[in-house]
Amino acid sequence: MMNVEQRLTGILGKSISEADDRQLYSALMQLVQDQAGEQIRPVSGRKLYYISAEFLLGKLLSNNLINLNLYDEVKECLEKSGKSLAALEEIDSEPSLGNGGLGRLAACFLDSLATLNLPGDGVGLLYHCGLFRQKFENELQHEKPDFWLDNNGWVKRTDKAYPVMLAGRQYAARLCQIAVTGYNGRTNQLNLFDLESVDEGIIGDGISFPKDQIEKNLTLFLYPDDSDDAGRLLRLYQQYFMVSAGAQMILEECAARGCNYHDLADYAAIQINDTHPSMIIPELIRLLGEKGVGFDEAVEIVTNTCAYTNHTILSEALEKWPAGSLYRVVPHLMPIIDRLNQIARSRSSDASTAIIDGNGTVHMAHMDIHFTHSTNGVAYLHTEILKNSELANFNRLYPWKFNNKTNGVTFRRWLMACNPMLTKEIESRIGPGFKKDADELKNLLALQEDEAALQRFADIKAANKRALAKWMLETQGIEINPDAMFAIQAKRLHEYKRQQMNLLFLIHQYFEIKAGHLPPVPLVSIFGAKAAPAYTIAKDIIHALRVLSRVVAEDPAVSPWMQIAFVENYNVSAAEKMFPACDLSEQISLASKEASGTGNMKFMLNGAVTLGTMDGANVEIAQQVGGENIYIFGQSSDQVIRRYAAGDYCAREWYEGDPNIRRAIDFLLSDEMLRYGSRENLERLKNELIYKDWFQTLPDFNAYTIRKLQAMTDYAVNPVKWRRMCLVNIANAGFFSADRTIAEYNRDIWQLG
Ligand code: 26V
Repeated sequence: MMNVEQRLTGILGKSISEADDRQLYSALMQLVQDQAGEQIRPVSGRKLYYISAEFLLGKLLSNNLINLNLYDEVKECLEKSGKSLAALEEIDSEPSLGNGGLGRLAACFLDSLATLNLPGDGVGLLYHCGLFRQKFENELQHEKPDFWLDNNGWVKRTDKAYPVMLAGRQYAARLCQIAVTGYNGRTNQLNLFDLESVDEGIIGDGISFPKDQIEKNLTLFLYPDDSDDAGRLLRLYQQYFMVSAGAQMILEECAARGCNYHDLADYAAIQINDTHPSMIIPELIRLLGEKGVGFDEAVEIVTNTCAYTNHTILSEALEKWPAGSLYRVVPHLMPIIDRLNQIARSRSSDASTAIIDGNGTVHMAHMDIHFTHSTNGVAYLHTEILKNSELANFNRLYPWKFNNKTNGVTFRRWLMACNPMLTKEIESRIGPGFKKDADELKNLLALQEDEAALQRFADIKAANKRALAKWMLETQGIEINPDAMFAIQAKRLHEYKRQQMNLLFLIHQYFEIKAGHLPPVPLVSIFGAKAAPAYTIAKDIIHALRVLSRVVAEDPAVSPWMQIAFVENYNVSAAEKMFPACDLSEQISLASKEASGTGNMKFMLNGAVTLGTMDGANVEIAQQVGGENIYIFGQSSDQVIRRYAAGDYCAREWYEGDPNIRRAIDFLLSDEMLRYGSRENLERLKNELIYKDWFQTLPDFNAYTIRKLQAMTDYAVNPVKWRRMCLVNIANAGFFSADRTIAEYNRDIWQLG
C-alpha cells in the first residue's frame, strides 16, 4: 500500500513542494475520488433513494478526507513540504444546493447512510447557481448569482441521460454524480440531474433572468422566485424534471438487479423529502403502466415503495398547485392524479382529505399521505401537532402511517471537522468510540465536578471565539470583542423564527446601557441569515439589524457593552466557524412553528447553552439536558395554537400597554436609525410589529429579555456553573446524531440491504 505522499507525487508527476496550490488541490481531489471509488459496494436487497430538491452539502474536501481517514496524514504530508491544507480548502467551492435546514438535513442523512454502510443514494437537481450569494449595499440585502459549479471538480457528468416531457416537449436530463463517502463506511452517490442547454448568459441584474425559457433556465437556480406565476411554473417544471428522471433511473437500476416491477418495493425504498418531489408518485404509476403493470397494482406498489417526510406546518409552505398549472406542465400526469383523487375521495367522505379540492387546487401533501406507507414529522412535538391538529383528519384515516423521526446532524462535519480542538479533548478524555457511537459522549458527565477539566473546555471555547473574531475581521471587516459573551442566531430569516424579537431585545439593551443600567457581561450578538428574495419583511428585519449594528458601534457609551455582527452571505462554511464559538444558542421561534431545527443541535454539540422556546427539537434538548441546563421561556405551543384559534391577539394592545416594547419599536424610526437606515424599510417593519406581528413577538418579549439576562448573569458571576452546563450539553448531544435518526428510519420505514 502506497502512502499519501507517494500517491500524491504519482498523480502530480512531481514532488509536492514543486506543485502549486491548484495542482495540489486537483491531485488531492483525484486521490479522494480514487479512494472513494474503492468503497463502492454492490447492493443486494432494498436500496434507498432519498429524493429532495435540496442537498446543502457544504465544502467536500476536508469532509471526505476525514471520512476516508486521510485527513491527518494529508495535513502532515502537506505541511512537511511547506504547504497548507487550509489554503487548499479555500480553493474548494461550496455546493450551495439548499436553502437551509431541509437541505442540510438531506446532506447529513447521506453522510450517515454511507457511514452506517447502508445502500442509499440521493436524487436531486444540479443547479448551476444554487442559492444566491448575499451582498449588502446600504445595509440592504442584494442577491448575486453564485457560480459555484465553475470551479468544483466533485461533480462528475455521466453518459446517462433520461428523456423528460415538459409541456409536451422532450428534454434530456443528464445524470451527474457526486460521490458520498461514509466515515469508515461505504461510498454512495448523490445523483443530480441537469439540463445541458441551460445558459448562464441569460442572467441579468442580480439574479434576474427570463422565467419562460425553460430550455435555458431550468436548472439555473435553486427555488426561482415564486412571487409570480412564471416563477411558480418554473418551479413546477423543475420538480417534474427531477422526479421523472429520478423515477426512470430507479426503475432502470432495479431492473438491472433483477426486479420485475411487480416486486419494486423489495428493491427500492423512496423517501420523499417534503412535497417538492411528490409528483414521483403519479410518475412512477405512469411508468409502471408503460411496463405493463395495471393501475390498481401500480398504486399499491408505489404506496409500498414510497414514504413521505413533512418538514413544516406553515400553511404557506405546504405546496398546492392550481390544476390548470399541472395541466400545462405535466398534462400526461393529470389523468393519474384525477384517479388518485377519486380513490382518496372514496376512502373518506371528509372533503378536507381530498387531493383536488373544490377550487381545483391540488394538495401535494394529501397525495403523499394517501399514497405512501409512512408519514413522519421531524421532532416529537412536530409529529404530535401533525397528528393532533394539522393532519388530524388523516391521522384518523391512517393512524398506522404516522410516526416521528427526530432530526439529527452528522458529528463528522459538525464536531470533528469544524471543532478539531474539542474533538481532540473529548478523545483524550473518553477515547475515540464517540466518533462511531455518539452515545459514548455521555461518559463526559464524569467530569462535571472536575474544575480543571471544565477549565480546559472553557479554554477551547475561548480559542474558538478568538478564531471567529479573526475570521470576522478578515472576511467581514467587523471587529468583535472575543472576551464578550457570544450569542448567535444563525438560520434562514423568517418571521416565525423571530429574529425581530432579538432585534427588540437589542434595542432595549441599548436604552438600558445608555441609562446606566449596565449588563453583567458585554454581549456580542451574531447573526447569519439570508432572506428569500421576495420576502419583504424578512429583508426589512435584516436591514434593521444591520443599521442598529452601526448605531451601536458608533456610540462609545454603548459599544463596550454590546456589539451586533451580521455576517454577510451565511452558508455552511460560515456556519462551521460560528458553531464552535458560540456561548448562547438562540432558538427563539414561536412555539409550534419550528418543526425541529438542526442548528440548535449543532450549537449544543459544540458546547453552547440554548436559550429557547419549547418548540421543535428544543423540547427534546431540554429533556436530554434537564431544565437546569437550558434557558426556556415563552408561551407553550398549546397556548399559541389556542390563541390562533381564538383569533384574539392584538399586537397594538401590547405596544400601547408596555412602555419597554413601545420604546423599542418606536426607536426603529428614530433619528439615530434613520441616519444609516431607509425610512421605507424601517417604517414598514414598525407597522408590521404594531399592527400584525403574526408570530406573536410582543407577548414573549419580556420573558425573553428576563431569561437572556439571567443567562448573561450566570455566565458572568458563576463561570463554574456555566462551564458545567456547557459540558452537560456536549455530553447529552449523542441523541442528536443523524446516525441515530437514520438507524430509526431504517428500522421503521426502509429495512435496507
Ligand atoms: C418554506 C417556505 C417557502 C414559501 C415561503 C414560506 C416558507 C416557509 C418555510 C419553508 C420551509 C420548508 C420546509 C423546511 O425547510 N423545513 C425545515 O426543515 C428542517 C429539517 O427538518 C427543520 O429542522 C426546520 O425546523 C424546518 O423549518
